Amino acid sequence: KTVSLIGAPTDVGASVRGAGMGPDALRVAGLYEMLRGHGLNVIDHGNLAGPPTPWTPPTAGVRHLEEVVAWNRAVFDRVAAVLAAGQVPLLMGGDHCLAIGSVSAVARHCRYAKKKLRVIWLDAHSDVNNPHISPSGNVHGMPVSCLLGDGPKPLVGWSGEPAAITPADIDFIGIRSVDAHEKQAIAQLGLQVFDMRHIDEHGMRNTMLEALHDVDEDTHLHVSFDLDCLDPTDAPGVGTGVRGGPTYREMQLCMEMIADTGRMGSLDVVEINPALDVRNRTAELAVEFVASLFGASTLAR
Ligand code: DIR
Ligand code: MN
Ligand code: MN
Ligand code: MN
Repeated sequence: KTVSLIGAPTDVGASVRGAGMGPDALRVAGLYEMLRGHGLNVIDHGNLAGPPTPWTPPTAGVRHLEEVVAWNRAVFDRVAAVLAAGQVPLLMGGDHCLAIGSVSAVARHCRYAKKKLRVIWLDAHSDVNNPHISPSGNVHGMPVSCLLGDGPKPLVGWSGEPAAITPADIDFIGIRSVDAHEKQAIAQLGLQVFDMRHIDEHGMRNTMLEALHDVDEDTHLHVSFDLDCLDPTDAPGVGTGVRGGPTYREMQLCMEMIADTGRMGSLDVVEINPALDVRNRTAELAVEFVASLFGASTLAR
């Protein structure tokens, strides 16, 4: 198996500056070496290029639309090429708006490969805002809407279908920050949001059994891992941390259960903000969890 590392050094969709340093923080934390150590073939494609973040206010409910489109175009093209080569793309963000390009490319690939796409969205936030309801105008709070076919026009339809995914194709884990209008959207769309209360009441094991219940041998599993899913005491290097996340052990179990399916075909690691981090702790933690996603385990299996 070959894993292709793709760096997208931008904070174009974020509210706080610094996520553009994420790819190098992951490299410094030893992502490449860790994957090699697990017997994987690894290619680091270096960083994609794109426009600087202008830090202008929102226009028609969206900030930096043109620049967000440019970055996502670069991500889409590279993720598509990596998938076409039969490799596993690992997108190193960058902020979470980049999942629009990444998941759109994965969705298109799945249609051609006749695979069933399932997306696991690990996040503190539900990211299902759109320009009409977003309180911030930041596109990192809108990727899920764009993928569902409801977002700024230039960010919708990239997979070749009006929507890259349907509400039944995505499960959210770890959610604890949902804006007022997102609550309505979640209910209306019937999104499967396993919020922190669900994890508190049912435990991570039962939560993941539910989330993964329909994964089978024809499934391509895409994991979109926003590091702010973790508790900020463990992962301080994020722009919009929210207290009350899963514990380190709960998150490890989540990752190991995903790995056990053997179906993860693509991965985003986003929202690491080294400018806010403590001695690269958040990138190092991300590398640990990515190891588990690729099958690292305490005992021989
Ligand atoms: C907030 C924050 N819901 C927004 N979203 C974040 O701006 O839409 N997503 N931080 O990761
Ligand atoms: Mn997110
Ligand atoms: Mn988030
Ligand atoms: Mn489900």
